[in-house]
Amino acid sequence: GCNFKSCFKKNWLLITTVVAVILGIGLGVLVREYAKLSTLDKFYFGFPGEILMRMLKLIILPLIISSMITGVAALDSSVSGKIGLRAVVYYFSTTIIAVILGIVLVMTIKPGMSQNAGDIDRTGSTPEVNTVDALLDLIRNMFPENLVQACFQQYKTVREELKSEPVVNSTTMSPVTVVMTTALQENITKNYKIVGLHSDGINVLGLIVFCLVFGIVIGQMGEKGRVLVDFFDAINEATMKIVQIIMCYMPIGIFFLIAAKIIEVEDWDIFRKLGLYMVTVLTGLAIHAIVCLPLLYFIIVRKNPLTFAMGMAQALLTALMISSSSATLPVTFQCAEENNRVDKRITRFVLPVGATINMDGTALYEAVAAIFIAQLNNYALDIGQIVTISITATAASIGAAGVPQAGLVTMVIVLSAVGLPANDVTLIIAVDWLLDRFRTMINVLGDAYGAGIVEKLSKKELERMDLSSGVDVVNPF
Ligand code: DAS
Repeated sequence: GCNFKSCFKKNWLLITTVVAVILGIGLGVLVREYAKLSTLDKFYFGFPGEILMRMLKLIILPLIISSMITGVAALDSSVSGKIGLRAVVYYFSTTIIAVILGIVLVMTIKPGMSQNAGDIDRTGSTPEVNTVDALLDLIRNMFPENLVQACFQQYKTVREELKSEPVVNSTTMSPVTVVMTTALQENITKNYKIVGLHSDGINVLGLIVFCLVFGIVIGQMGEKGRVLVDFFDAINEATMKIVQIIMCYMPIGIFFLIAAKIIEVEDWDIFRKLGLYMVTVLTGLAIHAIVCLPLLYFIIVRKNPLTFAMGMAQALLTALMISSSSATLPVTFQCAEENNRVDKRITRFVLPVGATINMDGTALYEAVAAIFIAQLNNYALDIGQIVTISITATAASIGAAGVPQAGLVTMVIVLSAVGLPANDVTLIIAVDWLLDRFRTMINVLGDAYGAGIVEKLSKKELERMDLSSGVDVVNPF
């Protein structure tokens, strides 16, 4: 225990952020009830929150590139191979556990049986999505054609029929709509051509693959590669200092972000209609966060999982507020390295990859949502389809980028895999903004526990490297 002064000094950011969330919700409710703001006023109200999101997104690029390259280069290739394998095995096992947990819950609670789809409005009608091609997109995205373009273009390509005019206008639609439209649009016809990429984020997966290979290569170039490793190491250090500056602004940004969201939501009645569905998702996420992950952490690391989770509190709160694993990454790094003292050679390598492909919350959510939609349509799923949902929900969560509502978009893959109308995503879109926050928080928690677990499993290699580098007199000071 520490006295109040030192406690506040140590946790001032977390305390002020929590206060900012509470005050922000209060202000949001007050403004919503008493001040009838015009649309423009609502937009300006959210402006400080938008600035926070933009700052965090801005820093993603230098952070991921520098941390991945230096993280991998710091490990010799045999070690990085082992650590990478441990990380991937952890990602898959926790994601599969999350999917199974979600399926057990949604088949037990049966939220879709208590009502039918009739009383929830559907908008528009869209054709099916070709699962195979959408899944192939996951692999396509790992190899961006143009590295610079990957830095500002998202992973879905806009493809239009050769004849028709492009129906997707990414300048006006929100990124989610654009990705959803293209996800549905692109696999309708076989004779499509690439008419361009829409930008709603960074193709992180593509960048990571490149940085992984580049880091391994320069790590093996000895002295010649040294200058590059030092260069990216310096970038990483500078970037983390910028992150600390951004985090000072965080309480203000989050205050306006949450207040503006409360003001913006129109239809609260939908929460009653989809109440049981939300309870199913949130229960699954809670069990995964309070039982599955901590148990795995305790069994392997033999330390108190609650202490570790408390050390990640700022990152979890950030994820809850901004619904983006990638944009939370700077804070995840800060918490894992500063509070939980996880070895930088592990975090730099494991966290960016985890933030992109390890999404336990999303996988659980997509399995629950898909089966919920089947129940709404009185569509009986056989065991084969349940297994298909488990596999495609896992793949879709890997393919989902760490941007807001990515899990909603890749869910069209799961729905089309079992013959459900992809359009039925619109049945749950109204509450997705809230569930997205919670599943993003679980995604980040899973990544953090992953760093702690992989570090423990790699203790021997890290100690051997410390020993060898310890006696190394190349750089005596
Ligand atoms: N918001 C995504 C993330 O950042 C998760 C999702 O949409 O499912 O992790």
